[in-house]
Amino acid sequence: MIKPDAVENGHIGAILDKITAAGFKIVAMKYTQLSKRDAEIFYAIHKERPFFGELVEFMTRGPIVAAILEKDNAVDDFRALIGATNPEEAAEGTIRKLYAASIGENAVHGSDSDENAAIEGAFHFSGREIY
Ligand code: FUP
Repeated sequence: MIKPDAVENGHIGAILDKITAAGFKIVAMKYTQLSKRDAEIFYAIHKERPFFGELVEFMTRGPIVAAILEKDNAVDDFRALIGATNPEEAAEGTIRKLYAASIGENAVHGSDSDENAAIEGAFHFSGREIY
């Protein structure tokens, strides 16, 4: 996902350009806004964490871009492209270093395993929206 902060700041095009330049194929994509319930389900793993309320508030405050990306070694390569969760710790040239302001508003989300990528892809897209 390209998160609400990056959308608000006009970075959709630059972020998609970095993603495709890095060799990812976009097999599904949509511009949408998460409801409170959507965000609570998507981030259910974090529901006991102190930042959960802020995370849900942030992720629902404006539109996002959801996408499914394909590449060999996609999970690890995408996490390398986006950089550390906290942009202050993200490597130079990574998407979060370039476009994120804080750990809470960090521009992009990437799945952390192939298994979660399948779950998260199915959360956003039906089979006929995947090419
Ligand atoms: P990531 O896999 O890099 O997206 O990071 P996590 O799954 O650990 O965290 C998911 C989201 O929770 C982050 F993108 C932002 C939020 N978060 C905070 O706001 N504070 C934290 O200390 C950790 C995560």
